[in-house]
Amino acid sequence: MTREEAHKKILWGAATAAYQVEGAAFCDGKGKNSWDEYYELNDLGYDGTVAVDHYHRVEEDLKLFHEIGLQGYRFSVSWSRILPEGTGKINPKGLEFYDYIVDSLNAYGIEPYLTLYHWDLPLPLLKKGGWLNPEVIENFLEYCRILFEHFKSRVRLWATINEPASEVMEGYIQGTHPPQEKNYAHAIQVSHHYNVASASAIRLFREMKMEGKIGIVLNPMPVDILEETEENKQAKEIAYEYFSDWYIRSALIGEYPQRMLEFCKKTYSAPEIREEELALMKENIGDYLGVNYYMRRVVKAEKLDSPDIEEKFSYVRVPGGNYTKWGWEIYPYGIANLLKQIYNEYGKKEIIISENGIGFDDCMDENGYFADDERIAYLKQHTDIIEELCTQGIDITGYYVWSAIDLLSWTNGYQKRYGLVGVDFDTMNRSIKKSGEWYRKFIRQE
Ligand code: BGP
Repeated sequence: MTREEAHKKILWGAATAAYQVEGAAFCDGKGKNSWDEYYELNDLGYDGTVAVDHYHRVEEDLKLFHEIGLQGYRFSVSWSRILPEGTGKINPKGLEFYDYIVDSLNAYGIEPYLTLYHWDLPLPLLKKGGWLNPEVIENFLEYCRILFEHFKSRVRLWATINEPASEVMEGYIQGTHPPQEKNYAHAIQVSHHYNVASASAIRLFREMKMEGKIGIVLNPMPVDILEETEENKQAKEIAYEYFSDWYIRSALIGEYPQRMLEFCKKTYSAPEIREEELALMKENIGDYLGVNYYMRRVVKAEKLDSPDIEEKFSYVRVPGGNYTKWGWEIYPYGIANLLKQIYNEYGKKEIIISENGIGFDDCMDENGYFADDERIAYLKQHTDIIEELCTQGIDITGYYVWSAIDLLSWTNGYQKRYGLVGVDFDTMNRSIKKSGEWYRKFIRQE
């Protein structure tokens, strides 16, 4: 495949998630969710009550996405807008909002890519144990069925769950996301419930003879070491299994990496896995693998014998490395290394790059314009590698810039911007950034 063919094959889009853009947290019948409560409990100086008010400005926002020339738009549905209690009574206003999004996108010729779950769990379900309680899987399926029925044939690209690894680590190990626990046994059990929930949704999608494709979205990170010592090599393997392969392997073949599984069972007595759950995971592999790529991890060995996985290695800052203000290394080759590793281990699979982008505090000038040259440089490097990988036989069919518009960064607030469209947070005025103009030309190959 030539570069030109690769460019044509890939659907070029951008992404957001409901809680990060919508606001309207208490409007039109939406129920409270885990993140509404999180910001009430933690005084961070920002929250998602208004976010970028996409709920009320959706018409303008979609028009801007069309002006940029996006071919696809990935968004998530807020479960608590559809089912305020998490289960039971449907809120028609919630469905109306997403009807508007889906129908407008289709009218613009932008492919809607719907994520069913991007971290905002209805609060009543969190109170019943959240993702630790296996009953949540049935609740999730009830919600999925509503959306499948409602959007059948209008939405053809679906994601089950966004980045279970982030939610497991930040929600249950580091305590920085809801429900703010620090408990490995719970974390590992929750990771299994996410996998079962995703496989169950995929099964339902097929039972309901839905058109199009469905898959899970992961954030696997390639892992490197600087010094090739025996200990460091071990640390690298452990870190890769922990961050990445635990989720890749279950998504692609319905199994867990054996060594990590044995370690978790012995050390944390988790996860509890039922035979039929494993069979379900094996039989319901997604049509594609969604990969969110931001950075690699560079590690070195620490207490390799520690029962605490995160004590076995530590992160290394690469001398001369290129880092954002938030400490994320800009390392475009990581995506190539990662996808090649996945292909080596599991063979060919359709890949969608469901998020890729750079967060920094780009500023608006006096004319309300964002000249975000750093973002352009980042996107150029990454899209270049994505096209190149395609020519080398990696089956990449979509690429989504994170994010379509400036939005709430979960634990960094509003200063860490990602958008192709900029938002003036005082007035809520929108404008296409220089990166948005660049992306338009890139998509059209002008
Ligand atoms: C991904 C999430 C997104 C988004 C992005 C940037 O992990 O799927 O929702 O938040 O990361 O992360 P952050 O906002 O923490 O910089």
